[in-house]
Order: sequence, then structure tokens, then C-alpha cells
Amino acid sequence: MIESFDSNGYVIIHNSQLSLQIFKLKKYFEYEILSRFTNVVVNDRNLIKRMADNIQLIHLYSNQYMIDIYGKLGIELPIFSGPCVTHYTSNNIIGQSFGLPYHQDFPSMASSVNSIIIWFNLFNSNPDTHSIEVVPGSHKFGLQEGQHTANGFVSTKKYFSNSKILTLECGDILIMSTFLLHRTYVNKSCQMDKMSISRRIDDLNCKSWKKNNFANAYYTSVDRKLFESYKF
Ligand SMILES: O=C(O)CCC(=O)C(=O)O
Ligand SMILES: [Fe+2]
Repeated sequence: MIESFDSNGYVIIHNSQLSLQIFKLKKYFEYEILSRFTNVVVNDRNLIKRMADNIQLIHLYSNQYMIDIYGKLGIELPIFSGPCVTHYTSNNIIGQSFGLPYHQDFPSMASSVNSIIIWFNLFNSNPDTHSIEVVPGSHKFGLQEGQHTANGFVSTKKYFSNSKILTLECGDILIMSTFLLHRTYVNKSCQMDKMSISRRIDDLNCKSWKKNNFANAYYTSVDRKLFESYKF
């Protein structure tokens, strides 16, 4: 696992206990989130974001099995420095075939340099569905040239001959270096949705982060005006 992570910048892991938890999350998504869809885009998009607030999600990232893996991958003192994030990909009106272009995750955090992303999809991912596409080994070359866009800091280079569309069963977990180049793989002919969730694990023991006074690009903002349009 460690060798594969070091050379490719990512690794896919499987654990039956965690797989069961992911299946439960999938059921929750189907019975509690999808069932509340109304085809009103703002309602449905907000519901997708609420999936990231699922109360069980924390266990997936903070159980002993995962903590041991963080240690093996070189994270001495693992901490959360960002929230759980949902990535919904669909050709329907809510998803509008949107996917993030090639990028590294590090520029959106600027925290520990050995940080990792824990990512999983509630549905199967492979070249016939929506998935995630990675550039194996690209984590070794530090920060890549990029441009600030509305979707974040995206890679200037748009094509990589060795890119790989990943195959994961629902229940598998992908771990990526935050320097790995990756993008959403949007399959225009796929009728199924992709509902992936990720969270970033940082290292409070990282010397570079210390040099930067432990600053983090992520911050909590509160919309203090939202209540003004609230309907009781
Ligand atoms: O579409 C995905 O699942 C990946 C999204 C992603 O890479 C990101 O939000 O940084
Ligand atoms: Fe990303």
C-alpha cells in the first residue's frame, strides 16, 4: 500500500467494516436525501450538500483502522482542517454534466504538505460511469502551473497521456496526495449519478505548515442575512 501510494500518489483500499458503513451511507442517501428531491434545483442541490453533514460520516474518517493508515502514509498527528465535501456528478438538470477540470487540491488548502484526501463514491466508478481521473506519479513534481478560475486553481495543462479513469466498487476508499493531479471524469452517455464524498486529513506535525503559522485557506463563513428571507 505504502509503495503504491509513494509511486502513484494514490492508493485504493478496501476494508469490510468500512465498506458496510459506506453501504449504510448509500442507503441514507437514497432513502433520506433522494426521496426529498423536488426537482427544484436549489432544493436538490442544497440536499446534496446536506449529505456532507451526515452524523455518521465522522466515524469513517476517525476510526482506528483509518488512523493507522494515516500513520503509515506519514501523517504523524492527523487532524481535520476542512469539512466533508460532496461531489455530485450527473447529466441531469441538477448536475448539468459539470466536473472539475485537472487540479491539485493543495492550493485550496495551503496547509500541511503531506496532507491526503480520503474519497469514496456511493456508487460504482469506472470508465463506463462517472468517476475520478488521476495522473499517476504527478504528485512528485510539486505545485503545477495553474490558473485561478471560478472552480478553483486549475492546471494549465489539459491533457496527460498517462491519465487513468479509476475503477472503484461502492465501499472502496481512494486515498490521494493533495499534490496529485486529478479531475472529475464526466461520462456524457452515463445515466447513473456519481455521489462522492471527500475529506482532507492534515498533519499538525508538518514543519512547512508550522513555518506558515498553521494558516489554512478554508474558513467558516456565516451568512448572517439568510434568516431575513426565512419562511416559518
Ligand atoms: O468529482 C469528484 O469527485 C472530485 C472533486 C474534486 O476533485 C475536488 O472537489 O477537489
Ligand atoms: Fe480535487
